Amino acid sequence: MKATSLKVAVLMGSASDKPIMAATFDMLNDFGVPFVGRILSAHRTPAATASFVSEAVEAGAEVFICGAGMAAHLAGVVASHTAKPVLAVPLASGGLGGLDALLSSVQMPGGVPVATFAVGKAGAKNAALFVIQILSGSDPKLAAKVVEFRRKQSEKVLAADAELGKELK
Ligand code: RP5
Repeated sequence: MKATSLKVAVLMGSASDKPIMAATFDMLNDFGVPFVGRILSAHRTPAATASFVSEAVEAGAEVFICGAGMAAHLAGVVASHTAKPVLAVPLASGGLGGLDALLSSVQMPGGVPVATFAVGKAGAKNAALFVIQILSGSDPKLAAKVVEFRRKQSEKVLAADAELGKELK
């Protein structure tokens, strides 16, 4: 792992999580925030997960984003190995629509915080955006990109609204 400019470490519990966690990668790429992405499981690769956390911190990771489904312990386990902030993205991969992963992620015991986002794609997107917004506090260029992102986002909704107005005339 390069120790040069790594800011964010993104983990997911399984290759089956990739289609949703791609939203995290896309967002970090769009804002030019350096990250590393790994598939590591709290249950299936516990030792590799623990080793990765130390390696990532040594390489400069300031924050971890963890996407996992079912009994989603990845974020909690990562948080148990580091004092860096850990964000959880619960994923709907079992038969319970993601409620299992949401509760597993959010119900951390006091003293080992995990900030938990929405289930699925919105959470994957927002976890990255949240990190970007925090980093933008000490990076004016990144802050300007966030303002521009919000402007374009609003513009898109207003354009859709105008379109609907025409359709309903
Ligand atoms: C979790 O179990 C993973 O994060 C994934 O969401 C879920 C199912 O994994 P697979 O059986 O598809 O590998 O640990």
